[in-house]
Amino acid sequence: MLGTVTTWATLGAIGMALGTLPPLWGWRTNPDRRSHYLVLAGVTGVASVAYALMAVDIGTVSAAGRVVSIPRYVDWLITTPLILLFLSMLGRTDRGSLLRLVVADVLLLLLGAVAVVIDGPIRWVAFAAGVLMFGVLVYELYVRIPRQTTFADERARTLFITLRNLTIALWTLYPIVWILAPSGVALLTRDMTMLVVAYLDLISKAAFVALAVDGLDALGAGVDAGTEATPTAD
Ligand code: RET
Repeated sequence: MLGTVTTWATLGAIGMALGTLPPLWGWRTNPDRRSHYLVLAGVTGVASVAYALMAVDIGTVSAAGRVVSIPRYVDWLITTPLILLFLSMLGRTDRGSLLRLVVADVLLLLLGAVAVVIDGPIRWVAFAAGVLMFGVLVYELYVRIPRQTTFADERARTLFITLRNLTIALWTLYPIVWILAPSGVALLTRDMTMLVVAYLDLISKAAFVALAVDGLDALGAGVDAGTEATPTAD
């Protein structure tokens, strides 16, 4: 039926599968950056499987009168660290920084999932703790990494900043949707929530991956053409 969870999940699965083609192509054609492309293919590839499961309604559990989708949270637990790994590969950060990012990310997702299924005011405490973890993640991406990193060249810096800004802007919308959805004050129905989250997921994954593949191509060209000086326009 049109306009249901199933429709949006099916469209999500197709969109994510299509979004996996550019990094797979890059993986075949650009052997120098295989690990970068593999990480990107993982982001949309895993999501397409999760959406396919949601389309056939596998893995939904009800608790405290609310529905939580296990494939969704498992997808987020795998793919958001991959997005952060890619950003930290671009920024050539140290292990400590990657660890802080991934720990904050995993904690905020777990806190969000727990807050869906528990009852009473304590769920808002769990949600607030998730938002706090998100603050740690944003601080790392926005303040610490740019301060510590020396980028290979101007193109790498621009690519990092573009993808980081896209990530922070889109990820900020998730807790807002969480509040509006049945998990929070229930202004949105379950169908509407699936539509909105599928859109958000597609932009924060497929668009992220497409921009990243495009940027990696340009970085590759820069390396092949030698180290030409790119003017910095700060
Ligand atoms: C929750 C609720 C608890 C507080 C916060 C949240 C943020 C979730 C985010 C999810 C990002 C998902 C992405 C998926 C891509 O497909 C768990 C909603 C802060 C940031 C990018």
